[in-house]
Amino acid sequence: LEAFKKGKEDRALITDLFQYGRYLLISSSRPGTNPANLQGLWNQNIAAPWNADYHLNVNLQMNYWPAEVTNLSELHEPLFDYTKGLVERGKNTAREQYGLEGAVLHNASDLWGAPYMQAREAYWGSWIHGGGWLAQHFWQHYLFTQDKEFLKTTAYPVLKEFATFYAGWLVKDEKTGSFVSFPETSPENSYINEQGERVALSYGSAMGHQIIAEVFDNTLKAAEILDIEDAILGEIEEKRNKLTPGLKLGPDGRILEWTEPYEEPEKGHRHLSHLYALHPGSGITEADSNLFVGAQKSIDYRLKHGGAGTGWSRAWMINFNARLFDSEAARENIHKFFEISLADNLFDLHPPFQIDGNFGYTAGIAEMLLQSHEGFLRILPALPEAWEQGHIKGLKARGDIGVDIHWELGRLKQLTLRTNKKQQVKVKYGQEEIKIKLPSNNQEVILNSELKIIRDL
Ligand code: FUC
Repeated sequence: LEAFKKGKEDRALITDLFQYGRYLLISSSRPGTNPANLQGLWNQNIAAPWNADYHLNVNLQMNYWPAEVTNLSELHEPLFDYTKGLVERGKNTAREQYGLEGAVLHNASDLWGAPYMQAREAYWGSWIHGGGWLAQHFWQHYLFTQDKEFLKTTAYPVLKEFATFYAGWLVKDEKTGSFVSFPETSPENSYINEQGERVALSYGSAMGHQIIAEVFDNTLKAAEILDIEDAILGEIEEKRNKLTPGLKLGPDGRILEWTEPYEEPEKGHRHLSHLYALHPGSGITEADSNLFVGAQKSIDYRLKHGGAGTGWSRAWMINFNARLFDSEAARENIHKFFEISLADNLFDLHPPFQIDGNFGYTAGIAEMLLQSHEGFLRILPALPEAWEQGHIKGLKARGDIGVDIHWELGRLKQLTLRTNKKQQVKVKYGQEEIKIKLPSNNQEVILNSELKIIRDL
C-alpha cells in the first residue's frame, strides 16, 4: 500500500481489494442477519460515527452494489428482510406525517427501523427517497436472478407501496400540466436562491424525479410480468407519463441538480445525486449522447472543485467512469482511492472508517469489466490500457447469466457465457456485436475476440 501511495501500481493489490469487498460482504451479510451497517459489523466504538446505522441516501445501497454482479446474490437477502420491516413502519409515517397511502422512508434509519425525519434541518433530513432507492435493489435482484417468485411475493409488494406514496405525493404544476415532486431536496446539498440565501428545498430535484420515474416504471413492468391488475396502476401510469423529467441540461451543458441552474455553494459536493440515472440507475446511456456528455461534464466540474473527497464518493466515481467507458479516469480514481481512502488493513476511510467505499470499489471494478444495464451485455467496457492481460470468472449479468472473461494485449481473448434459462442475448465488445442463443442447464458458450462462437456444446 505504501508503494502504491508513492505511485507504483500494484495490480495484485487492485485484485485483492476487489475480492476483499466480496469477503467483507460474505462476512457481514448472511441470510438471517442484519444488513451490513456503516462499519459492516466492525464497529469498535460505543458511540460510533453516525451511530453505525443505516444511511439511505447512498451508503446502505452502496454496501449492496457488488452483491448481484459479483455473484453473491443471496447476501442481498438481509437488505430485503430489513427493508420489508421498514416498509411497514414507513406506512405509518406516510399516513401520519403526510396523510398519504403507501410507504415513505427518509434519509437514515437504524436497527429499530425509524422511517421518520431525523433532522432539524431540511437539507439532509427531509429527503423522501430512502425507500424509492431501496426499491431499486428488489427490482435489480429480479433482473439478475429472474426469480419470478421473488418478484411476486417480495419485490412487487415493496415497489407498489413506494409507488403508491409517490402517486399521492406529486403535485400538478398548473402552468405546464406536469407532475412535480414538491417540496424536494437533493441529498445534503444546497443552492443559492434568488434572494442570495443558501437553501435546500426546491420545486423538484433531478434525483427525486429520477427515482420516482424508476419506481413507477419498475412497478408497471413488474405488474405486467406478473399479470397483476391493481387499481393504483392506472394512476401510476398517468403520473409517470406526465412526470417532470429528472434529466435536464443547464446552460453550461451539465445535468441540472435542481429544476433551475442555481449557483452551488459547494461545487465539489461529495453526493452526486443528480447522476443517479447514470449509476446505479440506467437512464443515462450512450443512446442519448447529450446526456452522456452532460454527465461527463457534471463529473469533471465536481472533480475540478475538489469532489470525491470521501472514500465512498471516490468509489462512486469509479462506477460513473465505468458507465461512461472512461477507462483511464476509472484507473485514476482507483489510484486516488488507494492513495487517499484506504487504511492499512484496506478498510475504506470516509475518514473515519466507513465500509461503503470498499463495496463501492468492488462494484466499480466489476462495472469496468462487465455491464448489462442497457438490455444487453457489454464486455470490457472500461478496461484501462495498462491492464494488459487478465481474467475474471463467475461474474453475473442480468438475465441470470454467468460470465468469464479472458483478455490479452488489452483485448478480449475469450468470453464464456452460461445460464439456466434458455434465452437470446445481445453481446457487445467495442464495435463488435452479436445476438446469440444460450442453451439452458449452464452449458457453456465460448466466444472469441470477434465474438464468434468457438464452442457451443
Ligand atoms: C451521508 C454522507 C456522509 C456520511 C454519512 C454516513 O450522510 O453524506 O458523508 O457518509 O452518510
